Amino acid sequence: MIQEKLIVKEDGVIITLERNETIVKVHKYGATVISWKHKGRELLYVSPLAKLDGTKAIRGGIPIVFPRFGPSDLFPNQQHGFARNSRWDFSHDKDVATFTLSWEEAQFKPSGNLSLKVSIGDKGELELCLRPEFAGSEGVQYHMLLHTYFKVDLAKTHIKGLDRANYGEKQEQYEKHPPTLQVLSQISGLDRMYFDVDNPINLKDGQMEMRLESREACDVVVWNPGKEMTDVPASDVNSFVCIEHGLVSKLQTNSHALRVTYTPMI
Ligand code: TA6
Repeated sequence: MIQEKLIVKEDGVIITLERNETIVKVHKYGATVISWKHKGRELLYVSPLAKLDGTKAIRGGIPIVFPRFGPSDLFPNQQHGFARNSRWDFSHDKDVATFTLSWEEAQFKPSGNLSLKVSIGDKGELELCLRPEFAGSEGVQYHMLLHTYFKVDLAKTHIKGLDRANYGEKQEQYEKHPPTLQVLSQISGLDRMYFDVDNPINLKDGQMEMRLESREACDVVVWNPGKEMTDVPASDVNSFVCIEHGLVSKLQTNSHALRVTYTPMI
């Protein structure tokens, strides 16, 4: 039987959302989704070395990139902006949890707020809507992205739906290449941006399958470090792939919503 109502529990910094056979946990630090379990199976990767105490962006789950993607002169000590390093406010109604982050002009101009709405669909879908609002329209320039870490067996992972998009590699400053026309399966060490993707993506690893869709065309970054990091042990490097929907290939000058749905097919 379909349970219409979303059950929401708040326990300190962790918000738990539950509907039918799906449980989602969001950390108020960064409004980072840190777990999405469907039918008992965890679908997101969080590093065992991740800091959950607010001293560093959480390594795993769904960190939010805003208002700049990558390194930037505006935030010299904060690659990917300040959203993932800030504590967000939280509220909810009967079917959606809303996380909000406000900032002042001294931090980033113009002042405004960023909201992340999180809900769970009938089939266990994780539904996310990220939307900035600015105090004025003058000087608005931003990127935003959901830096999602999917838990996979990388050696068996195939990603379909990116084969017809132009792409660029980070090591070539994202210089544009024509579409590969191929399913993506060599992912270890990849750091690639696909531009203007407007169709669903299918992610499969032999044990699980999922569809990733965004309401409007957007950029999609695919990343795996290919080697251990200070907060990713060597044993985990092949346990995740980041597939990141966002508006990052150029600075946005109007307020947009980034609406993304991940549908588990297990
Ligand atoms: O989105 C891909 C990327 O920008 C990579 O270039 C890599 O640096 C990754 O994000 C992780 O960045 P972080 O700041 O979380 O270490």
